Amino acid sequence: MTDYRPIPHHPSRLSPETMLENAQRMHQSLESRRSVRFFSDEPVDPRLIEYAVRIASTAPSGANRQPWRFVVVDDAELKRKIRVAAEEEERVSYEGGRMPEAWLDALRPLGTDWEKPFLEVAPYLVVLFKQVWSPDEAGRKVTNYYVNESVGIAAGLFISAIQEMGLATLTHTPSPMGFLQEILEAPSHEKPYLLLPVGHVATDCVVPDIQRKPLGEVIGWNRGEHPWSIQTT
Ligand code: IYR
Repeated sequence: MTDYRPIPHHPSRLSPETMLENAQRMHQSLESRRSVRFFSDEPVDPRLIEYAVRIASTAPSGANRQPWRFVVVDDAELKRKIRVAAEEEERVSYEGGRMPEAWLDALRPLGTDWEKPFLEVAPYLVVLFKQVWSPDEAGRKVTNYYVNESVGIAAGLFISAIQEMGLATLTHTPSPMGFLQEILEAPSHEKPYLLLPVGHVATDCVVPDIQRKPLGEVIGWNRGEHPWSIQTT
């Protein structure tokens, strides 16, 4: 007896023009995305957050285990607790010697420091948890596979969805993240993976003057001397 029961799959076929137009439109939208650290406290429709999570949840995952949970925090007291705890850890990282000098040097162009006021200002803090294992109906441990890859892809889709909605987010990684587990009373098999503040950008928002690598630096076609030769179409 096999558990494999395939069903037909016939996604609609687009014209070559539509394919290219869609690609260009999506690129234009995502190209303007910036990681933002200055948020407005303007409210955001919670249905948008639910859609972003729905979109993120379309991610492929190892053995289709979908090993993620998006915990949405909009309670002011919880946000304050998260800010205080994050800043405590970040202060040790930045000023207590936990991040080596080379790492601090690498962060200098980004202008980051231990202070994280945006954690209280943004209307939502979406805490993405990875499920290292999931309990079955009987509560037994079921191993998940390629958890980091799966949750990373879900995070990418979430970020793209937020961008499409005209909102902003930040892939914040306060380190270590154990405090999120405690404050949000997460079960031990769910580990914090990313903290994503979501909202509109502040009117006085600034971002670092940094650039994306050009296509030629991130693509290789198997057409040159070596399969990974640098070449664009
Ligand atoms: N977690 C710290 C430090 C930090 C690390 C990297 I790598 C960044 O790209 C940005 C920041 C913080 O959030 O400030």
